[in-house]
Amino acid sequence: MEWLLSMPKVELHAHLNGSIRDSTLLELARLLGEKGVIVFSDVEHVIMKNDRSLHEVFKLFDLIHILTTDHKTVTRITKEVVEDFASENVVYLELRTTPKRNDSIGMSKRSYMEAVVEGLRAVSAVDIDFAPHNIDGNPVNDMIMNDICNGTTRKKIYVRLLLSIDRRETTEAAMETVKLALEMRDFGVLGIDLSGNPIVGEWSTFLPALEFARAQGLQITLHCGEVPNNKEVNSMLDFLPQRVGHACFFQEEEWKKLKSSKIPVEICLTSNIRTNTIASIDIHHFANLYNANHPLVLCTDDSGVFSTTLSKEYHLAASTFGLGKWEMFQLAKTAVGFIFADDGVKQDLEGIFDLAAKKLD
Ligand code: 6MZ
Repeated sequence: MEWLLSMPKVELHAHLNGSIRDSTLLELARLLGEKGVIVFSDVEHVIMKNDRSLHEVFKLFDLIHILTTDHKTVTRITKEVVEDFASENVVYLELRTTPKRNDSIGMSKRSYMEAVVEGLRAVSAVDIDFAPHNIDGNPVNDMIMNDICNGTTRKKIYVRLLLSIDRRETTEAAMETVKLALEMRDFGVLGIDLSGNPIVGEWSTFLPALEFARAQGLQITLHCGEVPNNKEVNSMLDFLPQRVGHACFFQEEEWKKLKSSKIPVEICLTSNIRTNTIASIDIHHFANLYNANHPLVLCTDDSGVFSTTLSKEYHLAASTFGLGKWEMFQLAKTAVGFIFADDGVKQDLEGIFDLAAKKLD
């Protein structure tokens, strides 16, 4: 476990509100309990519960959103989530979140995202590069140069953002999110994710917004096949997104399509087992894809909700499928090829992995 922790890692499928520390959620629940907004004792066991069905997970998200959705808290959780990933040597994080509108507290999708960016700015425990250029137009890398000049070496993390469309949303709401993503490109927004309760909503509702996003040069990742839905999985694969998440309920024909298209898969082992979308870890499709040399990346999905970390996901894969240090290192390194950030970031990350390779043994 120690070497998996110290190994550089790339996280490409992490939902902001699913990655919150339990201690923070409990603190927020206690505060809202004191204000009489919720009954703390009712929600405490819901937060601490470990085994949840997929249905229960989405009920928990509704609760989490009650606890977190004000600007100050969004800023706080963003800062904490980034620092938590960096603390276990995640060197590149693509963090996704659903921009939320809440008229009663004066929150628009844009002000929600500004609070997220504020959280990135507030990161202090590690060095962060979250945008191609900082607001003054100077490369953020200056910050790292300063550190080198000062003789200090601190952990550094690249963070980029994906805006999620929730499957509960209308075409117009999805379009609003895509337009916001375009406006926020200078703040490190690289693409769009389609997520939310997989039994809700229709692919045709989101397609116009996703097609618009693609035409404008945004990159796209889709939650695909998290529940059985043959027709949707086929339509999603025909759309040729840059990546897909989960890929649990695929049939013969869809595996063929996926493999021939070489679309990288974001694999979330613990999430799939906890929500019972895969019956047991030894039959997880990771093995099949890995053996077929199909592009894949291990991810946490919701490290808070599923009490996991990226190191734990690597450990689970290594111990279940009998993979050694070198194989796990290669797995982490190949993920650099599937990031949505530009070639400059890719080169920096490759340099980090090359350095780490020398220390491997
Ligand atoms: C589908 C998921 C998910 O966006 O509020 N989300 N969507 N499948 C999953 N597998 C378990 N886990 C999380 O983060 C929480 C939101 O991410 C999506 C859901 O829409 C959830 O409400 P944000 O930061």
